[in-house]
Amino acid sequence: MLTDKNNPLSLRKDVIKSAVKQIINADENIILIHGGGSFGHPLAKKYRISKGIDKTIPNQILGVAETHHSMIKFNSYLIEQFLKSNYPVLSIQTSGIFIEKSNKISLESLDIIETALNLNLMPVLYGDILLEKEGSFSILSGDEIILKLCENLKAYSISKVVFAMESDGLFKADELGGSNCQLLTECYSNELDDINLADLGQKIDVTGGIKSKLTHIKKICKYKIPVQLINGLTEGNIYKSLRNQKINCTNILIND
Ligand code: IP8
Repeated sequence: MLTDKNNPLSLRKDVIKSAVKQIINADENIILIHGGGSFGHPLAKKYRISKGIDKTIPNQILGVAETHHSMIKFNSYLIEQFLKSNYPVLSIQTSGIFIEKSNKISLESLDIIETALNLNLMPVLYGDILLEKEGSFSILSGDEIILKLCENLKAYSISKVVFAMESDGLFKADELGGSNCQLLTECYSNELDDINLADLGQKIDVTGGIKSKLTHIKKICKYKIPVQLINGLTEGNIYKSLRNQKINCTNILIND
């Protein structure tokens, strides 16, 4: 949403400016996580980083370094936009606090995030490379980061997780097989599996697109945290979502 995924290294500066302004105006306690967009995905795809170490891929290790550095550039641009407005944000290097060991992703340093939150220094994390202790690597998506934070930040009683995307939310497939998909405005998390959702197609996404997002959403809901999927390109939606105002979107509710 903040970049044009089809066009490597392209920032949507107006979208970023608006998103930053809305987050600042909403003035809520939040953790901001952004994905790889056109800075992470094309490089991760080129070097097949999500598949792990493969000595047949030329310069793959250099590709890991390049992918991470590209994410730093994207992240720095965002951070600068907040600082220009004198809003205190702290970029937290995702690949510096997460590691994979024996097929399990672990968050090694929750203290940093908690301390930043306590100081009202908004933590900003991002999709990044993920090192594996056994001598490999993969990609850690923003969705996985959110899930891990929900799992670990229980003391903070997270009130909701918001996914800002390029569509109004999830769409139900047209039952007649046509193209008239209807926005799913509300649904309980345990009903998600029974709904025939429309596949609206994906741009390149090395971390699995909407299917993987749904898997993560269901896991987030298991922690009794509601999820909202909103169109981040619709002016005012981010602000309204953060202030719990009504918008046209998908709300995933929690069963008691
Ligand atoms: O866009 C992927 O994060 P996502 C990060 O949240 C990279 O899936 C480096 C491709």
